[in-house]
Amino acid sequence: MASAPGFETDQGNGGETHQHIPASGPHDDGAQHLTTNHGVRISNNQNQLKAGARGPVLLEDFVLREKIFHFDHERIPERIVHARGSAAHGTFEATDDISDITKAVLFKKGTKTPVFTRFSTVAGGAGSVDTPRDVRGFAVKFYTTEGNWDLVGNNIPVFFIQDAIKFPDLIHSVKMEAQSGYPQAASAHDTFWDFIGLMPESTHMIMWAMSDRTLPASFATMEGFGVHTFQMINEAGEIKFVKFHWKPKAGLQSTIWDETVKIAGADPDHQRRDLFERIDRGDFPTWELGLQIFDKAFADGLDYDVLDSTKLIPEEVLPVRIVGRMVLDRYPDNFFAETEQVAFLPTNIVPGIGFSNDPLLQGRLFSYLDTQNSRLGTTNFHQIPINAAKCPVMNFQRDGKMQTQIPKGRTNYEPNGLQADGEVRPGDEPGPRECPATGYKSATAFTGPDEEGEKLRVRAESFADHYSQARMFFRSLAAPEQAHLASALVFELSKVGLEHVRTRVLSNLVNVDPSLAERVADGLNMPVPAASPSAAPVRDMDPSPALRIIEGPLTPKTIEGRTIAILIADGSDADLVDTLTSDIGDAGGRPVIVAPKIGGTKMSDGSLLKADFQLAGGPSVLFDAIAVALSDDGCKMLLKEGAAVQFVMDAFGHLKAIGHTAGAKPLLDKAGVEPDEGVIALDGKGFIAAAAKRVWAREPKVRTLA
Ligand code: HDE
Repeated sequence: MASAPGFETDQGNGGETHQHIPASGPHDDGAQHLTTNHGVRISNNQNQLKAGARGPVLLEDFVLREKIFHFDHERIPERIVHARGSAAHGTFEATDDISDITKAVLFKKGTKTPVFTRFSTVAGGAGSVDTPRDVRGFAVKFYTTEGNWDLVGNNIPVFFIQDAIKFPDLIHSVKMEAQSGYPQAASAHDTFWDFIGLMPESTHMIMWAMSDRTLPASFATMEGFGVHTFQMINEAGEIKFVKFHWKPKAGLQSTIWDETVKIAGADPDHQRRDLFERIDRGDFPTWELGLQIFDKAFADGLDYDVLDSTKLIPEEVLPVRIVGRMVLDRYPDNFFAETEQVAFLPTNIVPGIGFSNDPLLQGRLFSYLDTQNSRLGTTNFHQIPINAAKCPVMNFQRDGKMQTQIPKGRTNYEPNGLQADGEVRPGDEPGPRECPATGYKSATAFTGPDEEGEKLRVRAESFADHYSQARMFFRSLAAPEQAHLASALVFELSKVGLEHVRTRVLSNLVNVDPSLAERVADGLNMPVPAASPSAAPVRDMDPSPALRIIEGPLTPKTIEGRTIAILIADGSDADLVDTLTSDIGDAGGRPVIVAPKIGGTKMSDGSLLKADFQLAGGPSVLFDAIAVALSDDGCKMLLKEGAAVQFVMDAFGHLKAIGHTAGAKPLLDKAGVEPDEGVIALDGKGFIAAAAKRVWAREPKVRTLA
């Protein structure tokens, strides 16, 4: 079609003709018009501007140029660590009066503070899967009335290294190898274990990293920790020390390694999806915030240094006092604008909270500003809505790239006194002033021992014991957790090609616990070497049951928040499936229907039941327990279906409760299911109770563990 003079052709979308809208001029017709970034209405979003229908594209096509230019720059550098993450908004409420410890307003009982919380893996790139074996970041931005406070922690209470100067080495060693660019999001390779074997201070953290803690079932079922020792300061200026703990309401839950690997294939976005879906169905992820509070005398009485981030204070020695609750109830509107652009800074601190001299924390205080500048490209990253404080922000800082504010007047410095004649001319207002009474003051008293002294590049002697707490952690675990940890070490070290690297790690493990070293050596079929030299005597500390996932204080006892799949096929008993669905829902669980076809399954009463998952797209690794509710005929049909056999086989192998009808028996037999306390006929309420936990006693029957 010929275009009208002065207008581009309006032929788009398969030749459909659109109504002409002149490119300029006001048209208040109530419609939402597509515009360029500079507000000019776009008449055609389907075709470039060409000289003739088959001719060359014209350089003057500013609509095309702007659109492609913007697209070409859509990505910003991903985080060097913690690149893969997901986040949600929520509220923190102070539930206890701790004004004797801190003057921070956010901790005044009853105060509600908006938060934005981002969870992440550490080693993988932004496009990696959600479920590698990895530490999880747990970063909370509190938008308090006194400014933003960022508690940038992990799901593990200790760290790999004691001094910030080793961080680039640690991260280089764990990331994909420099030459080959693989493996992605995996610590099971030469360079990581080479570094670890040479860094005995990492041993305690390695115990955690190889435990089920790095296989969390979801973000909602992990603990969070501030890791470092922080200060709290009250109105009188008195200082206490604290360690921060987030305790999940949903309890601690982890997956089994084989299951984790399969989840990565079935749903690479498993944990971010879980976060969104929990919020969607009103099962809001919730944590209590707890503090371990202590003073200098307490710290002096410990056998380890509270400034050493490779150490924790067992809860049995110093209980955790619950002071607040965080509920995440709203997911971001836009992943990029919020989750990707959020910038956490350990230096974001509010009056009443302070830093300790932990050398790892001190390094972090220096580092994070730089990373935000390089990632977000400007010193004005604090103006991005997700980073902006929700209290007044006033100072004389000006300009910089992407300045979005338009400060008025001449007073961009302080002190200033342009209004000295008594008359304040517009634009000459004095602006904000410092406030000695309410402004942030660093505590002057003790933040750590030996604050004054010579300049030394040394590691404090009080940091020398690298094994006692690693031993304590290992010995605190339940037997299945110990077996998983030993097996994880066998798996990881089996991926290490260099024998001397494996031997070096084994000799460190001898210091942790000779029985652990033997189990791992046996799994590798290698001799147990002599213990590596230890800089300090290894002590036997009392075990801390609070560190367990299984049979610990945070082990869930009900199916609340757990997803239970009901496998059906044509002829499944409609009444049974109906009762099961409501029983699961009544007990706080989430029932989902899995069937060969998503659009509907013909039930025993002739009704059509729609499924939540098609069988091949809903493997049992995605669920916490399964009910196989098949009729004789339905079962016969599924016996020929590999996905159905695998569904049951994996549930059994992953120690899940399996409820079943009599008709489902042939499928269970084909999948190798043997009777035990978790294999239950679907004729009473027994299945719901069993679905609350895994059948740990089954594990030795289904796999060899180290
Ligand atoms: Fe981080 N860390 N880190 N880190 N970290 C970053 O900052 C760094 C450390 C943690 O969801 C980076 O914004 C140094 C310990 C979390 O956006 C970077 C050292 C702990 C997140 C950085 C540490 C953490 C980060 C990368 C050693 C647990 C993700 C992108 C001194 C207490 C925050 C960014 C989010 C992110 C540096 C050690 C937790 C490069 C130098 C210990 C949860 O600045």
